[in-house]
Amino acid sequence: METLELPKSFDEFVDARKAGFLKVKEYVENDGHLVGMFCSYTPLELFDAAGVSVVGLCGTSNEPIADAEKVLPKNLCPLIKSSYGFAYTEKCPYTYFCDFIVGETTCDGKKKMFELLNDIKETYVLHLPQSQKRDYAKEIWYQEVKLLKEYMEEKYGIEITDEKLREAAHKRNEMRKTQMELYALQGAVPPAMKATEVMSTLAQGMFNFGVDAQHASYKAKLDAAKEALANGAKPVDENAKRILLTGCPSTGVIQKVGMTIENNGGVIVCLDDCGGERTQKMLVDENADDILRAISDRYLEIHCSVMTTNEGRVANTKEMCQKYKVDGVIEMVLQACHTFNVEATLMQNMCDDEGIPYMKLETDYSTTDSGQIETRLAAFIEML
Ligand code: BJ8
Repeated sequence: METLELPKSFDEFVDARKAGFLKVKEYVENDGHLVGMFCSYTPLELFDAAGVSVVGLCGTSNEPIADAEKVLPKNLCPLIKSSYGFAYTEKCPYTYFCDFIVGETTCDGKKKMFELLNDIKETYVLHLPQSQKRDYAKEIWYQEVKLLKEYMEEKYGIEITDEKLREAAHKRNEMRKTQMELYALQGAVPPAMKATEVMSTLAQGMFNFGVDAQHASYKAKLDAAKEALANGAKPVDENAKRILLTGCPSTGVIQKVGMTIENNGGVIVCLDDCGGERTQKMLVDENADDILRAISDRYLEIHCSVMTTNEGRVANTKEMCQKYKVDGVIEMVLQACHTFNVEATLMQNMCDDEGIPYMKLETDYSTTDSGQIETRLAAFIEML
């Protein structure tokens, strides 16, 4: 068993992070392998089939941003700065102990950050096409997914067989179905769970090693919620206004935006970011003859504002508004995220056409605008 070094500043860390470091260290010392990733386009089944755990490294905290700004420009998305900052300051156990990181060519800021990140930790970048529309897009993406598979086979000295990929696709599909059941709880009137609770469960689940452990954590939450319901629990006020939260990934603003909505007379019934229902309802065709192609095809279908054009996202949101009987749409745009910010006009147009009240919030991970955000959210919810 190899003994691994902890970061130099380990003793300064708060207890929860210290525990995290020790847990990952033990996992890696016992021959566990860990890969970090940043995006919904990352084909997770490849890692499962390779027997490697994969964790999301998207920075969701303001803490390392000041340090990140020593290297990166200030006027950059907080998700990018936070992600880089955690690697730069060696403050994230998962980044510190992962074998390598998988990035992707999505937005300009992330794609260029990965070049710098590679100096701290090996970063393999998947080249994502800019559009799903061209006839050759699927082929480009298939070749990219295949290259990643070959890269891992060489790195770990293994063969990632079709059989293992098929098994991985099946397990991921089953987990996605459990996630869909969790989302369905939000469809009830009133919702059977606060969305901030669903969000935290899903975010925390990501930090389990392996898909089985992750799936088990979601199932436990689902079973507990169902049992509470059967026992008459009503966690959400029946008069709460039903909100669809769309825009950039929202884990980093769960408190500032998510909890503020739910503490001011609203309840998020549909979390419409790329980690939510619109992505999780896409399953891999487990029975396809070419399983690797079925995996790559599934991921390329994901709707994100980095694609041009991206009508699928707005069309899906319109469907979700009906399905979840929403009273209002709130779009959260992270500072300097140009793709979601520009696309917000299309989202607003759709809401206007449908007669659904819409509000856009631009924010970052700091607390400096918390008061202003609360005032705006409370006024919007009041008006619904
Ligand atoms: S599939 S949403 S995880 S790219 S980092 S684009 S917020 S400026 S995260 Fe994303 Fe994949 Fe799309 Fe989802 Fe904007 Fe920030 Fe870029 Fe961002």
